[in-house]
Amino acid sequence: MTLKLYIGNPNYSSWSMRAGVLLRAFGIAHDEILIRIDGFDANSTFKTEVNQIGATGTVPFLIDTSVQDGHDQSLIITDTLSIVEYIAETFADHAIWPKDRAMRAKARNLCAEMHSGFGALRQHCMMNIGPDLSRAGALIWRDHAAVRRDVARIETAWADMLALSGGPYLAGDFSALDAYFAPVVMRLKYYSLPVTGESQTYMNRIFKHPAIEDWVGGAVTSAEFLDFEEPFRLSTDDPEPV
Ligand SMILES: N[C@@H](CCC(=O)N[C@@H](CS)C(=O)NCC(=O)O)C(=O)O
Repeated sequence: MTLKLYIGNPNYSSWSMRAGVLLRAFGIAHDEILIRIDGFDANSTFKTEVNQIGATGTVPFLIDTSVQDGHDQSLIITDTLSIVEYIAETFADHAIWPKDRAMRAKARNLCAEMHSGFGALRQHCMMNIGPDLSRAGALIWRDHAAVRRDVARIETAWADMLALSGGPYLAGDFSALDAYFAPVVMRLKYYSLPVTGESQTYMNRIFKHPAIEDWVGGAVTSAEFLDFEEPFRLSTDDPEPV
């Protein structure tokens, strides 16, 4: 296999999920290599392994062993949005971005907004696939106006895309945009944040997509409890001591 996707723990690593879901959704053959997250300190095993392979300290990263990078080494791509673009360019026969130019521009725009934005939602509702975090979610929703603003903006953007494309996914057929928002869907669902009926319908559809089912199934079965990833629980036995 020439494509190797290095990922973090699938229940926690939202960026890994984007790339992993995209490759699954389009049936793109690849090896997936887990780098267990044991912390993000400079001397953590995680950082040591990532740096040894030549990446830049974060997951996911993609290595294409069939392409040299100019230093006689396999090409390595260390940013999720760049991974999406590389996959879209390499597998141009797949509609990884929408075929329509305006729709494609809007999809890219929204992915970029996701890539650099929604900081409050990301900070307070760290992705955690599996547990029921509704009690924590209710308190976060009550106490953090910025989280409510992030969710409102996401719902407006989703409604706009679904109205323009006609669905069933954000830009029509399943695209990079849906892969990009999959971790947001996970956050909204597992923290039980209040959303409109239209958003809920979209979220249900996402959960039924085979690529998401595959990722979520793997995330749940392989989940190991890491306390620094879960400010709400002391262990898997604890509900949510917020
Ligand atoms: N901008 C990067 C962000 C990737 C990222 O932050 N990944 C997390 C795991 S989900 C990570 O590796 N964090 C390590 C750290 O923050 O030191 C991307 O698009 O891939």
